[in-house]
Amino acid sequence: MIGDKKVLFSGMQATGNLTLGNYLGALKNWVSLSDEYECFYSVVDMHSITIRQDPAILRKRARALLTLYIAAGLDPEKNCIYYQSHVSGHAELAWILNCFTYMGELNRMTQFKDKAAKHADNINAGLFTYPVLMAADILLYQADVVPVGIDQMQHLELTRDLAQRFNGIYGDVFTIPEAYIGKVGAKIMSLQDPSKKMSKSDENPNGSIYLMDDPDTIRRKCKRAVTDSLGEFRYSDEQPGLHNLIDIFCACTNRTPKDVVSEFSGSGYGQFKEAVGEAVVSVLDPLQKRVAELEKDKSYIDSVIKNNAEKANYYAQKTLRKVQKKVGFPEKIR
Ligand code: ATP
Ligand code: LTN
Repeated sequence: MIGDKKVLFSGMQATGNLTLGNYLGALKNWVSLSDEYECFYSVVDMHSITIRQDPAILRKRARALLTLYIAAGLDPEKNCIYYQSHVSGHAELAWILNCFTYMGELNRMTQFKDKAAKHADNINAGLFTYPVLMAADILLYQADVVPVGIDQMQHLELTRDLAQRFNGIYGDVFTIPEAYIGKVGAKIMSLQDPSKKMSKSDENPNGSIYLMDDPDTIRRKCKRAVTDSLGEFRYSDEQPGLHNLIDIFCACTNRTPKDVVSEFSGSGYGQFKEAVGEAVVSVLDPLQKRVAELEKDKSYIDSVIKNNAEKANYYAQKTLRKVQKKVGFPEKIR
């Protein structure tokens, strides 16, 4: 707890161009939760280097992501929006937690297996211990709630196991976090292959709508989305392409699948795809305009970066000092 509020932590990597899946599955939920909790939203740049990055591009994307958090509606006066690499406590706690994590636990992580297969020439130790750094992110702020997409559940389970293990040995040190999975938009699938999630690292750009796509591109991608030949307007697992488009439409317009099915039953897929395109444009267009505005105000963004790193550091140090003492590190002489 901070004051009378529960703590929320989440983060996103600044690798690749963010997709509609990232927005609907993550960012949009963050905004809706930001009044209720004391929130920490990090640009997790330390996680990004588990895959080789061009330094100039990473720096640029990290700033763009931080700006996007604000543009999406997270008020940086109320929410702590900061770069992970500006708070050394993440790395320090990750090291300690590494010593409480079993190889077998990390070997089971499906994201590691996927990423190792994708980057077979660079299966580094950081990629392997990535979930431990993620656990450190969360536990450092004593987070109660962690909004993530379903794909991150396994990492969150590990975080809970580590916290429980540590508490079991040393007493109540860490808050045990709960996942928060949003109801709509939890898993947006690729427009070209609805069996795969929409992902920023997808090689086929037509499968993903990028947050910075212009309106015509968005409309075109929606129009070309893969559906089926059944020709019936239903919300069913047997029609994964249509199911996904309905999910996107609902998430963008705050409607329920039931309402949408009754409105569009009788319409052709083509007509619905157009409506989906318009709904996505109406969400992304204002977002893009706010990003452009904010980007002009360099000193404002700089002040957010500085002030929020200080705030994050304050809370991080509190937990870190407690943990260091528990494991037996000698006290610093001040
Ligand atoms: P990559 O392709 O590089 O693995 P990604 O697009 O899967 O990236 P992440 O950086 O892993 O994105 O995820 C950031 C956040 O967005 C996470 O909370 C994740 O659960 C959520 N997210 C990512 N893709 C989707 C999706 N298709 N639908 C819903 N949520 C998603
Ligand atoms: N692994 C996450 C990003 C991430 C995160 C976190 C999410 C890093 N640290 C802590 C929630 C809490 C991802 O790739 N989506």
